Amino acid sequence: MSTHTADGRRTDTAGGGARDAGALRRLAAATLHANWEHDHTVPSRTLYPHQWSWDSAFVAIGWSHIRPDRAWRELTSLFRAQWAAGRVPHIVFNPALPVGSYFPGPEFWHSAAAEGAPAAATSGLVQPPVHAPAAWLAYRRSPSPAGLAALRWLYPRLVAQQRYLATRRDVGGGGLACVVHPWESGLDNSPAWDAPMAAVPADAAVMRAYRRHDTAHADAAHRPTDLDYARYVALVASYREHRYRDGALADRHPFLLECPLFNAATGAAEHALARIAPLVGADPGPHRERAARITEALVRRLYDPVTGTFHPRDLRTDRLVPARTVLGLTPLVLPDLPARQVSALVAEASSPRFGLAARMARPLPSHDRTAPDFEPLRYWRGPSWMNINWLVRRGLLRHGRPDLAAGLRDSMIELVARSGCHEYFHPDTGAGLGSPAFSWTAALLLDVLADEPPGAAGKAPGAAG
Ligand code: 2M8
Repeated sequence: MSTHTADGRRTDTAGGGARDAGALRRLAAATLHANWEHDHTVPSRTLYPHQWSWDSAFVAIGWSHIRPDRAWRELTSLFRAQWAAGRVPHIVFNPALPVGSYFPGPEFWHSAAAEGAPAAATSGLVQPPVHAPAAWLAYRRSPSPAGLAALRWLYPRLVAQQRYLATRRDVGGGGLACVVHPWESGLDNSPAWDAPMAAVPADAAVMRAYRRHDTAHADAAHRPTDLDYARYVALVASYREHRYRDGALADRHPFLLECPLFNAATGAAEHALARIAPLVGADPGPHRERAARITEALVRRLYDPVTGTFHPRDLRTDRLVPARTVLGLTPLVLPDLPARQVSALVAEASSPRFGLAARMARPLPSHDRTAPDFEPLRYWRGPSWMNINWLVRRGLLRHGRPDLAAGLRDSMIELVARSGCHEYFHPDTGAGLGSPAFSWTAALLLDVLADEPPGAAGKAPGAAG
């Protein structure tokens, strides 16, 4: 909950105590500074010590509030590792770290053997393309000649990223990109992937040959199982065997899913590129056209009028995955989402499944609370995450629901005030879970703190762009 002191300062109260916004800003800034590593920010010093793609985008938004130069370094270091055909790898490995700092490490991915791979060792997968909106937000937050120069450098690379997804990953032929691994969705362990993953042949015993790094740093009961990891490894091995080429994926790859979040991010990226284009002397028109086509395809292929939400489409069965996860709410970020789907998503988010309200105790969980497979402690199967709540909040602002966006904002601030900058949070108690000192939690906290609702301290920048 938030109130104002007699001198107009904003105070955020939490867990019966009160921490003013200044103390929260200092906590968030200290977390980002501690995770800064020469040209990028690690998501977590312990669990994720390299550079992750969509983490860098969220983190750049945070840096734009306190060190805009680092926002640009973050994005440029990631795009320096872009592959020739436009693929932005989901991990860029830090060569200074010892072997075994993360599993699967560079020796497992073996990117050097693939055509068009950069000099740096990277993974061969991608993550949701949230980078163009991040670059646009960072620039709008802190415009400068250096920022403009960075946008000029980034623009053709962001366009190439979109082109890669639109051409090489439209395996279904319907105008959407597919993910070839749950790691590409960013919501790795979501129940949305259970049925398609069950069809991927694997044996948990193969994990005896490897040492998992995550369970040494996080509670194994909160992480994916060994069988899940055996399937993750089998999918990478299948893609790697073909040197990460995307031709003929439909004939040989066992996991091909059109994800609502991934494609909503792709559409939002075209909208952001349409804003960036005039600044760098490019034509915004084609971006607007592509954005409209993606929104149309998303509604046509992934919206279910019976459930009133979006679902991933499994290209192996050509069916929608029935699970109602938070992935389904994320097309709200699209400014041109038709009113019918907007109201359906607001109804879904406000239902007991997710609990969105103008006054709410906790942010949205990552999965339907009423589902039998809802797990409040296990990663992406119930806990609340800042990045997903941040995306949904932006969507609510875009679609004229500042009341609900304010409820979400207060609950997000309260969560971090109560438990610190954890990776994710218990959806009922708000207890911090996963890695402490997690970068995107800190970065997005800085952003929501700065983005005060109308009436609190003027305009809400999030509503405008
Ligand atoms: C998690 O994913 C990595 C694999 O990429 C892992 O579990 O080891 C996810 O939460 C993903 O969304 C995130 O980008 C990454 C780093 O924070 O961690």
